[in-house]
Amino acid sequence: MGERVKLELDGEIAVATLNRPEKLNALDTKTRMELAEVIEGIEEVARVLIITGSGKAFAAGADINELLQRDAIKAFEATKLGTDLFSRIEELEIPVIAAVNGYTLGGGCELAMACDIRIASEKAKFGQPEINLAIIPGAGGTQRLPRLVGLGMAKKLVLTGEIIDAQTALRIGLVEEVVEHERLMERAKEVAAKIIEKSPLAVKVAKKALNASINMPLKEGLRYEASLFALLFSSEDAKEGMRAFLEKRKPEFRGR
Ligand code: CO8
Repeated sequence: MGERVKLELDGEIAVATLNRPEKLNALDTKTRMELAEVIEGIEEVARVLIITGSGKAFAAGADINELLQRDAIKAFEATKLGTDLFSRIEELEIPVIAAVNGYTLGGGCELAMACDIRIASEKAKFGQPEINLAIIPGAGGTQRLPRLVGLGMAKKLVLTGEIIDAQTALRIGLVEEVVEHERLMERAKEVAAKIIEKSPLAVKVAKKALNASINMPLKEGLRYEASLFALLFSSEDAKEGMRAFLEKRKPEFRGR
């Protein structure tokens, strides 16, 4: 079990908790390495991964003490590792839910944006404040943020470094839900449980098709969707889902 990232299993739901509360879960090298270890093989043991933070932050960004020590080459290497890690999270075959409990800034916001669904506590605060340090976001902030909230809003956030509250994040599309702080994990698990009821195969394929929408031109994306759609017709789960509907009973999915 890691020191900086705690992993717990609740049935088929894995919960990874960033655990460096005294530094607001700043994502130093050790934390990022432990997160990488957690992700390795998670698909074998869980159907949904929830990422959250301990204390008053989800993650307050990269560790500024480490950033200060870096020259351009080291900064490039480190940011590439961060970017690759977040891309691996985005590309995990199982859905990843960010249960955003507090400060979600810089690299922390970039981590949340690499997750599939963001559920925020009413206490959460979001921002890309790198500009205040005379740097820019380095692990997706200039790329995933405009895809989620639009280019104008992303420019406003990145250029001003403004910190926004959870309701504003909801309004602009940076998070999908805001819930009472005490209900955050319960709600994240409810959403996870809803996904777990479905066919694991269909969930995996739906995520792949949705991810393709941000990387492919529409025509190619539509063709990709059609291929994946057709592929599922060779699964037992699809037959079971349709039969169960017609027979007015609950389906029993087996993931094949
Ligand atoms: N790095 C290092 N230490 C931090 C960080 C951080 N990002 N954020 C907070 N801390 C530390 C503080 O230094 C303090 O430590 P100590 O108690 O030893 O003095 C402790 O955490 C508690 O923080 P505060 O006392 O500042 O708590 P407040 O409640 O007063 O303030 C804030 C909370 C507003 C969140 C404030 O801590 C803050 O502004 N933090 C920095 C936020 C920031 O600028 N983030 C962006 C960092 S740059 C970045 O993320 C670049 C991403 C590049 C790619 C990353 C790949 C993973």
